[in-house]
Amino acid sequence: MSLSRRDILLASGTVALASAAPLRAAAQDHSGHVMPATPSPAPTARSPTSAAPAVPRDARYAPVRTLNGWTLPWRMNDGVKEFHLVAEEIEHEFGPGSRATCWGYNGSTPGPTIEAVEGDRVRIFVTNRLREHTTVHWHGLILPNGMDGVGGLNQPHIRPGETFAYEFTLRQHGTHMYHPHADEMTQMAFGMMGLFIIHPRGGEAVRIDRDYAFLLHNWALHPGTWRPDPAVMVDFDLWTFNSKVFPAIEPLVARTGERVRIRMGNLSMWNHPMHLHGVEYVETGSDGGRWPQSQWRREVTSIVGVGQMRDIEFTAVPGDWALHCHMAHHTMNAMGHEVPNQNGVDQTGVEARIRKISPGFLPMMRNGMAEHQEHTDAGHQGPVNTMPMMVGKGQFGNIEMGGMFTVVKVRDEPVSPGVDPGWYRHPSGALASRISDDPNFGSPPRRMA
Ligand SMILES: [Cu+2]
Repeated sequence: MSLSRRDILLASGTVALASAAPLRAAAQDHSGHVMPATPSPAPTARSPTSAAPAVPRDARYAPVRTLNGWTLPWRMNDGVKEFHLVAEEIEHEFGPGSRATCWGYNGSTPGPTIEAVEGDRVRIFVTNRLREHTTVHWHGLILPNGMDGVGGLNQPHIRPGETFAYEFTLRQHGTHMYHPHADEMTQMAFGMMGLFIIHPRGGEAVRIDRDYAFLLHNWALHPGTWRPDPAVMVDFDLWTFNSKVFPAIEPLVARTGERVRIRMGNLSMWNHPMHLHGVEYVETGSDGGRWPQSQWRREVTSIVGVGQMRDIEFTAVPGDWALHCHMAHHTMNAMGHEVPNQNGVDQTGVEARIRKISPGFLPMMRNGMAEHQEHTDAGHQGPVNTMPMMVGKGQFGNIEMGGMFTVVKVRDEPVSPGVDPGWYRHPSGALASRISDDPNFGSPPRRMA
C-alpha cells in the first residue's frame, strides 16, 4: 500500500504543526493593504468589532432570528426605508479552531438580514470596500430590471470605493436572499450572501411564535489554510448554516406548543435534503413566496435546491430534536475524501512503520470511524486551523457530527433565543436504555449467508 504524507495526515488526523506553519505565514500576509474611503449616506454600517446596533421596531411584524447572525438597522427618509450594505473583507470563525479571511457585508458572513414589509419602498446603499468590483442581486424579488443587479447586463459594476443606490417597492412577501452578481463564483465562495425577509402586509395567516432563518453554504477551506478556495466545484471542506458549523451553530429554542417557522435558503453549490426529527412539519413557502394553505404539505425532509428557499412550520414538541442535512458527508467537518478504505484492514505492523515517517500516527477506520472523535478527545490534533471531522458532546456522549447540524430545543418552560437551555430531561420510561451486554442475548431471526 502506498500512502502519500498528505493521505496519512488526512486519514489519521495526525498533527503536523511544523509542516503547516509556513501556510499560515503566507495566508496572513494580507495585512498591509489600504481599503478605499467610504462615503456613508445611511448610519447603518458597523465595524466588525462592534455589537450589533439596535433595529427600529416595526409593529407590523415579529422579527426573524437569523441564527448566529443579525438584522440590518434602517432609517426612514421621506417615506423610504433606507439600508446600507458594505461589501468588504472580514475575518470569520466557522467554529472553535477554524478561522478564515472571507468576504461578506458589514463585517459578517452571511451579511446582516434585511427585513421589511410588503408595500415598503426601500432604498439600499451598497458601498464596495473590496479590491474588485461587485454588484448586489436581490434574489427572488420582483423589481424593475435596472435594479436586478447583474453586473454588465443590468447595471455598471460598483467599483472599489464606490457606493450605488438601489431603490424599489416590495411587491411580494416571503423568504428571499441577496448576493453578488459580479465575479459571482468567487464572491459567493468567499461568503458574500444574506437573507432578505419580506413580511406580509396584512400580518400572518397563521400566527408564528418563533421565526428562524439561515442560509446553507459550503466552503473549500482546505486543512491548514486560511482562505476559502473558490476553484473547488464539488469537494468542499465545510458545510454551514449561516457560515457556522456544528457545534458553533446556535440551537433553535421554542416552548412546547408554540408554532415555529424555519426559513432555509441555499446559496451553496449542492442541494441539501434538510431533515427535522420529532415532528411532521408543513412546507408553507418557497422562492415564490408563501403558498396558499391548500398547497401546504406534510414532510420530514425537504430538499432545498441550489438557489432555492424553503419555509417549514410546525408545533413544538418537547425534546432535543436534530435538524440537519441528510447528506451524511455534509454533517462532517473537513476530512480526506480520497483516502484508501481501511475498514476491516489489519494494520498491525504497518502502524509502526508509518510512525517512523509520521510520529504520532494513529490508524483510523479499522472498525468504523467513531474512534476519530475519541482520538481528538484524547488530544490528538489534526492540521492547524482545522476542526475535527466529527465533534460535539451530548448528555450521553459524543454526538459525532459537524457541519450542517444543530438542535431544536423545545421545553415546557420559557426559553429565550440565543440562550441554550441545556439538555432535555427525559420523563421516566421514555429513554432507550441497556437491558443486556451479552451479544447472544435473545434469539432474534437473522439471515446468514
Ligand atoms: Cu447537504
